[in-house]
Amino acid sequence: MKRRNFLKKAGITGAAISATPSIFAQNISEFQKSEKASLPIAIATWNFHEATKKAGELLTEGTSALDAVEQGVMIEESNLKNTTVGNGGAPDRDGNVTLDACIMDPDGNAGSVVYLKNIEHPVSVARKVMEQTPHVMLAGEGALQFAIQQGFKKQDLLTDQSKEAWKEWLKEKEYKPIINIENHDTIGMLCMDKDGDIAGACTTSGLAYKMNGRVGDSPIIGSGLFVDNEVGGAAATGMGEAIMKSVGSFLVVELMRNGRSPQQACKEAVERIVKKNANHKDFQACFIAINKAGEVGGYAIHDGFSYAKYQDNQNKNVKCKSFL
Ligand code: SD4
Repeated sequence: MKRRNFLKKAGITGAAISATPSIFAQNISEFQKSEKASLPIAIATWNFHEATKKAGELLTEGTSALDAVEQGVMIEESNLKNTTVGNGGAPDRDGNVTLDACIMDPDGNAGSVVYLKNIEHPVSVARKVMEQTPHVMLAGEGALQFAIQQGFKKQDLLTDQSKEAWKEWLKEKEYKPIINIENHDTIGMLCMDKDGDIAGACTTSGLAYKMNGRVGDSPIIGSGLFVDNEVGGAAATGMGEAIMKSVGSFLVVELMRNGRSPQQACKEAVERIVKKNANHKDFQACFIAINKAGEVGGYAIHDGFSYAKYQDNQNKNVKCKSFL
């Protein structure tokens, strides 16, 4: 962003600059230093390359970041093989599939649904909350009622496969959250369109066999997702409880605002979680981020995390560095 626009948007006066020179000087030089990357760009947690392909192709055709991010994550919400998002998601310990999702647009608007049952595309309900209501978040029965009013169809989301796995789990009922399930997990996605505008979405069925009523970080604005179109966006995956306690995605964006690259910001946010959680070896926490210059990054506590990236008509899986 040009210095003048940056200052104007931030509402910073000359007096304010001279009072706090170091932070703002750092901000401005960081944004000016970076060459603008080739646009558009779509990135997503884990190797969700079908989702980034969908979003990337839409963006290339000129679709907005908001439409592309919604349609991108919808691919995983419908993917029955993915047992951590949408249809086919693993149930809670009582057998309920409950979904969490949120979305943010480049104007800073946000919508979210938590503990939503029987609707395949929670991200689209979250978008309706953002666009059709004066609220940001709807939960449970109310969210379902709203979805039905908006024309969404109720359906059973517990597949035979997820039901079998749950019944198997019930034999021992041992609750130990799993660190990494190879390359699939919650999807958080960030899209930057041809105009350089950023939108994001995050959608999940949450931790498998969680307590009935449990809501994770994914639908919490600032935790599972945060976008500030003046600075960048971030999304999280992993142990929601740890991510929520650090308001992780907001933290990543604020670190970028203060001059960190997306990679540095993700690393620092993970290190914060590590420092505050003595048991960090027992869980995974990961972030991806994009800044206004189109630079991207990702970092995790444990090895095995990667993000999918669509840019220049190419879809890549980028392996991330980790704390451990
Ligand atoms: C949650 N963050 O509900 C989600 C789950 C997840 O990798 O991302 N797992 O806590």
